[in-house]
Amino acid sequence: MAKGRKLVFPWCTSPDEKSSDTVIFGVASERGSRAPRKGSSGGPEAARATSVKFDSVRRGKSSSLMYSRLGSGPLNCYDAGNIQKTRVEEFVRKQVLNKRVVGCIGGDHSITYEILRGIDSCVDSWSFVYIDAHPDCVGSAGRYYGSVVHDVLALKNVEPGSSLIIGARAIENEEMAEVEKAGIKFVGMDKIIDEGIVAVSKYARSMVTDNVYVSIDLDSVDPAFAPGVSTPVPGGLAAREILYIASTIGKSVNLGFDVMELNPKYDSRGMTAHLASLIMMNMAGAARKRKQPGP
Ligand SMILES: [Mn+2]
Repeated sequence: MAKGRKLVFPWCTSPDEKSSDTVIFGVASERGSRAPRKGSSGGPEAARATSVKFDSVRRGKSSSLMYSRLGSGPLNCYDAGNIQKTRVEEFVRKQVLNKRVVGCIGGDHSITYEILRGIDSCVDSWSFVYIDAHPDCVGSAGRYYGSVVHDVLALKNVEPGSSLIIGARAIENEEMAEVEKAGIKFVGMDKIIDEGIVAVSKYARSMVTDNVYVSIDLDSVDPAFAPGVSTPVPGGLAAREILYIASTIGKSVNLGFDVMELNPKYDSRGMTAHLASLIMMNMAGAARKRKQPGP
């Protein structure tokens, strides 16, 4: 990076917020984390720096982007830099009112609640797809990264019956009780193995309503592919499966998405940071297409 220039995702090529259809932002906070492994506040910077290294090739004065999907083309994203956690709700509300999709790189998972509060304040009825090794439905321990879904269920306009939790495999009893009570569709790892990622993606798209947000905790991915997280759990998704989910379920996304819990301190040579960038790129490409006019 040239001195004085802001570090941004190279695939965010829109010159400003107004001319973009997707606004990407980071939240470099881990105040809602209770993991013994510290370091997720470094997620946004690591994801951008790794993306600069691996997602673009410099040739003299110009550079060329590499997409992970055929025909992705220009994504029309703007990277707004990092936003303070306390400002996230208002920032997201402004973007959604202006019909822009938001995409956040974290930071600990409790940031998702701030984003969804912003969305809930201006969208009548909406669904979420929550992809995580944990259901984050703990209601007995205050507000933190383990209570996100529990907290979200108290919002006014969310539709739990058309929302999903995908990839959970470290589940407390009180969490399962809450998932069942709320009627959230639960897709555990066994179902993903039984039916395959293609069927699961189709199922998710058939369940959600017209207004959709997707939240991805990188610990949903197997630690073999994503070691750079705060709470790793063996037996998760493969890198290619989460990228497939991003580019398929992503087509249903019109509100926003996030990729949370990137912890560069535990990463191995940037592999988790790079995966985070690719998930966001796929998600942004898929979501943008849904906004195109036409049949
Ligand atoms: Mn989580």
